[in-house]
Amino acid sequence: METSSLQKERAKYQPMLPKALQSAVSIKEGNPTQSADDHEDIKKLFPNTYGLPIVEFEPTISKETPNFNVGVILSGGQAPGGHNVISGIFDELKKLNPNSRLYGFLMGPGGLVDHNYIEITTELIQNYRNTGGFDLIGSGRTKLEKIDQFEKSLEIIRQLDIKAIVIIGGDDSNTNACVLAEYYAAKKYGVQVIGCPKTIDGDLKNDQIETSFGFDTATKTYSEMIGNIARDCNSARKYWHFIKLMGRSASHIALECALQTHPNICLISEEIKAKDKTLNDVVEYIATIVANRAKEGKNYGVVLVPEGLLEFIPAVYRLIQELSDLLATHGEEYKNLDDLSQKEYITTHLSETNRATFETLPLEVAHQLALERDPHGNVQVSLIETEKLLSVMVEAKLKEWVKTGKYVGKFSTIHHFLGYEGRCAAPSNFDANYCYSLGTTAVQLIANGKTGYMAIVKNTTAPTEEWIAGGVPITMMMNMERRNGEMKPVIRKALVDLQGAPFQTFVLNREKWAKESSYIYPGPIQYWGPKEVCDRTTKTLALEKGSNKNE
Ligand code: FBP
Repeated sequence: METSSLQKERAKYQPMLPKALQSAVSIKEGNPTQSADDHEDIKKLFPNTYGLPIVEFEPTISKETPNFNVGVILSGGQAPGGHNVISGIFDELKKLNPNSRLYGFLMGPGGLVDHNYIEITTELIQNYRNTGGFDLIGSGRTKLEKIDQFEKSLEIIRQLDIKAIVIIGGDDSNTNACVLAEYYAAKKYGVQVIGCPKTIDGDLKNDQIETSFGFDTATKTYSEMIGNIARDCNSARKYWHFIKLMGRSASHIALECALQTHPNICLISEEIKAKDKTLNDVVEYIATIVANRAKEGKNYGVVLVPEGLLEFIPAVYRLIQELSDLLATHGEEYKNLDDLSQKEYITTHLSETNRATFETLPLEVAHQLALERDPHGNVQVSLIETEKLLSVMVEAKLKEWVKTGKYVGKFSTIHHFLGYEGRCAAPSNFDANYCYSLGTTAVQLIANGKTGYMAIVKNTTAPTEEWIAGGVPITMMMNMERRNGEMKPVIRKALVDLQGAPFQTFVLNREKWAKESSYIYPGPIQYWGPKEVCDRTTKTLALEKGSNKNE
């Protein structure tokens, strides 16, 4: 494999581990837990893995560990650091017993079901240490939910003498992990399943999970690019840049990037929903800032748009829900129609109110809203051009205002979508250490007989040595939600907390940022150099943990 000189140097980096993971560990168990909501339903669905205690590791005297084999799966969207989770698993497994083996299932959970795998060896893993991407074994979004999938998986698990499967994924993938753990526990197959919190979206967090891996690197990568765009904007002073940012539902990525770069406008979907805003309200909000800046001769600016925005506008949400149900029942019929007939098909099947909303949308966006859902029933928001929809609607609004004298200016727009650009970036020092620690933790959970747990590492704003490692039962994070027209147990997504310090800090500053052009240019991620530059955590984490060393 050919590598760049940066990659060669970076491969030599030895990720750091918390003190508790540097030697042998024993387990300290806490009190029994409850699900996030719908306790009775979740308990009934997960009788064998419900209510388990949170566990923490403590150093102990090392003893001999019999060899055991592990299978690992990368699931869902790419996130920087995935290869370091696998390196952490590999190194810990071999440290406990060099005869243990690690198998990687290819292209996501589907690899387990279809028996596609490779053995991960010392030589192979060497090329992937501290690299971005999931290309070592690939990723996929197959939903594990059917008994025949679990049984087919068991065949290869038995054949390779695998003791445990580690599923590295986001909320949906860890829901898969939980369902699989429960099934194998119920059948007493003796196969353990452990999850790892991955997603650039940052929405897999709670009292126990401080952040999902990849959020740190992805937001630093996007912020570098936003900073570059803002500097171009402030140099040419002639464009309004509409930048859509990944992050499916929650606006954590947009908020973090706003805190890092100080754009003129950043929309936060959760706030828009809480204030019951319409699409027109959002458009007027942007247009007002554009008009006010134009009065000062500033016909330029930067707008950040979270990709999940439309789902948070109540009227559009109701429309999306009805469309999802419609696609779940008539998807095949609908798929075979051309674009215009699809629009007609939808309008004849929709309820009156939702039809009215649907008809206000430009044809392209209306079509994008009705695209096929992913295997977990999610709208594929990365395919909806919300940034264009907004800029077109703002332009129309400004034209109206020209007539009444409310706006005089020039409105030229450029659109960007920052999503796939950040998901495979080489992990920051934070993600490199965090992921390696998560992988090490996963092996310790397995060695200590745990199943249905997610590996966790806490106290992450402290120096790595002081991080705390352990496990949290996945059922603790679950509730019931409507997916593909049915109620399903899923991990509850953590949306932006409107009372939380990151959002409140943004609110305190946004009017100033709207008026001035006080952009911050964070520059690229640094791996070597002063600690304040190389080892800074995200603003979100620093503000949430009250250790805002970054400001
Ligand atoms: P995960 O939740 O699986 O981590 O994926 C997140 C994400 O990157 C979203 O931000 C984005 O909307 C989506 O994946 C894109 O999906 P795909 O990779 O299938 O295009």
